[in-house]
Parts: sequence; structure tokens; C-alpha cells
Amino acid sequence: MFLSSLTPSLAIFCKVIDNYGDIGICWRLARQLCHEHAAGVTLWVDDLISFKRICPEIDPAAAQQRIQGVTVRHWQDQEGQFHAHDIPDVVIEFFGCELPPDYQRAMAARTPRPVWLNYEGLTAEDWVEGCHRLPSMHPRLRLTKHFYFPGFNARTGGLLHEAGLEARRHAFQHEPAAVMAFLARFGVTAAEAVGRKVSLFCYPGAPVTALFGTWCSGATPTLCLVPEGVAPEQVAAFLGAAPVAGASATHGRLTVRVLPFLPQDDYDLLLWACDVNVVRGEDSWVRAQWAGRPFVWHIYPQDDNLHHKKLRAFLAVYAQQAPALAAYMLGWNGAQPLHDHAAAWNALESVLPDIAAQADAWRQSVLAKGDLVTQLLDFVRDLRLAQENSV
Ligand code: TRH
Repeated sequence: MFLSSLTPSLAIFCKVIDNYGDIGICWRLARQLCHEHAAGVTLWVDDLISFKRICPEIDPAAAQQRIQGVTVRHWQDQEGQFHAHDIPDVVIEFFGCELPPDYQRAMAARTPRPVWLNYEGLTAEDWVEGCHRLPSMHPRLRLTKHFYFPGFNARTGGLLHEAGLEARRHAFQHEPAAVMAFLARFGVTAAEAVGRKVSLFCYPGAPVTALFGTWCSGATPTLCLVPEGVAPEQVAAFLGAAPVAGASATHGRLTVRVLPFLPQDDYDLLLWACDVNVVRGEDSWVRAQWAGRPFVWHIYPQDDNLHHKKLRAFLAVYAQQAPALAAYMLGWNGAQPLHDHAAAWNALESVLPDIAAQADAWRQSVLAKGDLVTQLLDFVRDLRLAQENSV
């Protein structure tokens, strides 16, 4: 039996730099590997408190726990003694987080040595196509790490998309009673649910007050659902009260409701239940692409406005046929002035049905070569095969 034909065991290392996106992505990756490929997965996470916000089953005090089939280990520091037999077939570090030195030594001592991947951040920029799957030799140990870049085309590593997701989304969106039952959990009334529903998840600095003003005086009744902690100052100003879960207020044609921060699977339902989603970072951005509804993306801000380059690269592949969407997203991210917020929103609003109609074609084109986990396991198989042939 060749190793390359067996489902590998894996370890994923995640350092939560800021917010939830990093653990959000690693948690999806771990669950999909475990549930769809029967892989033994250990997820090492440094920040269990952030993890608990998206996965309430997590016990932040536990050094090791098993959640939904995945072994979760608290990655407390760079110390610790490891042995070759502690190392699985594949080690994935998320976003170049540095593995404990003794863990690396144990990786080099293992026979055969593990496949080592650096799972990188998502961008539509061209340069990733030249870097996806590139090897990098360890400066001292007999180890090679390979870069794995998620992406939107066949020259990159794909996007996370679990089996059955599309069927679940379709069933939910075609069952008005299920949508209403979900929204009612947060106090949404049937009358509120008839109008346009928008979810709002953004970084500080987004022109939320101007958007609220546009919706207040717009023609369409709008219900904006905001998870607790998002745009707290602007939401508090609108409510005239603390922006805590359960709070709501209506001014003009806009109702704003604060939701609790949702478990990750419920957040998908929120995206599916809304007509438009404002999302941010990486993971909610990808999930909005699978929701089949138009979205506005707030990209994670970087020094020297590097993020504007990334935003433009995405808009060039995603919004070529929708200039009003591109213009609104550039304005929302401060990449170009949004002099007249209402005019920019109204222009976008008039093409929302066309944008929604493109969602299926976009999903199919991104998934043409398969989902990320399938492609990642193919790459692992290739590397293990090459290793076997070189022995
Ligand atoms: O948390 P983020 O701002 O994450 C970002 C990005 O990952 C970015 O690449 C990284 O560099 C930066 O952090 C430091 O946004 P993101 O990626 O959308 O992740 C949010 C996660 O939280 C996602 O998994 C969805 C989840 N979520 C919930 O589970 N419940 C909620 O109510 C909300 C609003 C989000």
C-alpha cells in the first residue's frame, strides 16, 4: 500500500492575529477535511476565546478537546517537546505562523517527513498564480515547505466550499417559513421581513452613517441586521441606545436591529436570509459569494493602502459587468471619493437583480476545478507520490 493513496492525518496551526477570520477559515478547513475525507485532524489554536465566539462548543480552558470530530489543542507558546511520532502526515501553517522550533525538529526527524504547507491569504492579484505550490527549503533542517494559495481561477488553489452547501442554501432560500423562523429568533417581525433585508459586517471607518441616512430617506423599507460589536458608534447613534443584542430602532424607512454575534453556521443562514450582505475580511467575503445574493466587501485595511490594490484586482475579475457595484465598493473602502452616497447607492440598487443573476455563474466558474480541500488533497497526494518515488 502506498502512502500517497491513503487519507492523510493532518495538523493545522492557527494564530488568531486579529478578529475571527483566521480561525474561521481554519475551522472550516479542519471540519471539511474531517467530515468529507475522514481525515484525522488536529487544530492548534492560540486564542480559544475568539474561537468560542464563532463556535460556542469550545471550552476556552481546555488544553485539548474534541469538537465535531476535530481535535482542538490550545497552542499556548513556542515551547514544548515533540517527537517524530507526534507528527501527522501533513502539517499546515496558516498565514506563515511560525511553528514551535521543537515541532519543526520533530518534523525533520519523522520518516517519511510530513508534507508541510503554508496556507496563504486570499487575493485575486496575478502574482499568486506564480507562487501557488512553490517550494521553500528550510534554512537548516531537511524540510521543504510549499505555498498554498486559495484563489479564483484554475492557476490557484480554489476556495473552501463544503459538499452539500449549495443544496442546503437552495432549500433554505426557497422555504420562506424557514427564513422567517430564523429571523424571528432575533425579534424580526413579519412586517419588517417583507422589505429589503441587509446584513452588516464591516471594519471601523466604513461610511455606515451615510448609508443609514440613504436608507432612512430611500423608497424601499430596509431592515439592517447588525451582529453585536459591528460599527458600534454608528449603530448606537442610530438607536440612541447601547448597541446590544436585541436593541432596535426605526427612523424613516430604515429599521436597524442588533443581533447576537452568531455561531459560524448561523452566520451562513443570515447571509442566505438577506437580500444584500455587507461583509469583510476573507471568510465572510467568501461565504457571501456562496450566498447567491449581492454583496459589498469591506477589505481588511493594510499599510500604504495595499488593500486598495487587492480590492481593484478582485473588482477586475468580479465586477467588470457591474460598474455601479465597483464604484460603490471603491467608495465604501475609501479607494475613491463617495461624494454623493445616496446617488452611488441608488445606482447600485438599480442593478442588484442583475448582480444576483450572475451569482450562479460566478460560483460555477470558481469551482470549475473543484473546491479547495479537494485540490489541496490532490496536491498532498502529488507531493507524497514524488517523495515515494525519490526513495
Ligand atoms: O474577522 P475578520 O475581520 O477576519 C480578518 C480576515 O480573515 C483577514 O484576512 C485577516 O487578515 C484579518 O482578519 C486579521 O473577517 P472574516 O474573515 O470575514 O471572518 C469573520 C468570521 O466570523 C467568519 O468565519 C464568519 C464569522 N462570523 C460569525 O461566525 N458570526 C457572526 O455573527 C459574524 C458577523 C461573523
